[in-house]
Amino acid sequence: MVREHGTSARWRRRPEGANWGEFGPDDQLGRMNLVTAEARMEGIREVRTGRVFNLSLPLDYPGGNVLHPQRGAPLFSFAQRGEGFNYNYRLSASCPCFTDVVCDEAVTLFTQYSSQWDGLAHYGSMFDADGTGEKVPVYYNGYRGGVDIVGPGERSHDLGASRLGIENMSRTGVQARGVIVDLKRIYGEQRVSVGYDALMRAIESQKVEFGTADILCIYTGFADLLMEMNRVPDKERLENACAVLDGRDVKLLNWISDSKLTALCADNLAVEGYPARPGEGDAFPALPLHEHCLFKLGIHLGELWYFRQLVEALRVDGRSAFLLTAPPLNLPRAAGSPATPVASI
Ligand code: UVW
Repeated sequence: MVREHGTSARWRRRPEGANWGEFGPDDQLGRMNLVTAEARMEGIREVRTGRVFNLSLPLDYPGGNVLHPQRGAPLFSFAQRGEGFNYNYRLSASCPCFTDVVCDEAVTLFTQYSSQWDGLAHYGSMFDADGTGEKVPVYYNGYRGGVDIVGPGERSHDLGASRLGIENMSRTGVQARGVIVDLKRIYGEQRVSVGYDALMRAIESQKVEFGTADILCIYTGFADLLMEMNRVPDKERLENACAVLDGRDVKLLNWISDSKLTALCADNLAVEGYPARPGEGDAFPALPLHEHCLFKLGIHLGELWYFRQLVEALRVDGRSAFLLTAPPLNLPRAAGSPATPVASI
């Protein structure tokens, strides 16, 4: 089911439940638009003690590539300088009077290897946005694969996300009120699929109160296991550990639509369970929560964040809200970004 719309030159039809066009025909920010100065002040009012928590894993975690064969750990390289490298380089080489020593490096980073943001160009769907009967790769707000988001082999120039790139999110500063739900407290390290009912029970029992434009964080304990594994992840154990959201639960997806949450972040691999349980019909998304959030609603997803110390501190204080500051890299044309989110309480 789709809705005829026609307010945009880019698409004639939008998927059922999509908000395309609501933030303008050319919007590239999605729900981040809701983070106004007023909403930001709600976050700032949660800062009471001056304590801060870095919510990023070290970016060389999880380690290896067993969890995601296409993504590898950061790879360092060093530029030549003179006879050696620009590392422990003595500036006295250019003038004997100089006492300086410098280091510099280049790093190949898979943008979504470790703690990360999924940008709106990260995930699209095969969809008939033109009403011609032909399904083509489409992203949030009708932006097109092969046109706005271009991969190798599709065109030799303008590679990457010239629309929906992560730099759009970065420019907002990504500062908002964060709220966290502690699923580890309920389920420990059990792999459970958490749908609407279970999430609502957790939210109510932990007295998590949502404000306007909050970023919802889900603590499952998955990243704690990664830290314990010390860069040698045990794939089988991790695939069967800790809570994941049930992306196939329509009630959960509807709640996300109706809520005002601006982003959804978790300490696990994909926020939702992957692979999700089988869908209905001949064609369905493997990652239904990704489809719902990134493709239909423009809700960014944070993955592999690290919450343990924040959750412990909030628990002592009997709180679940904090100020979250989490800009991605201002890296034009990227579909995602490493993240160094900071919680202030
Ligand atoms: C998975 O790896 C399943 O999700 P993402 O591509 O969002 O990291």
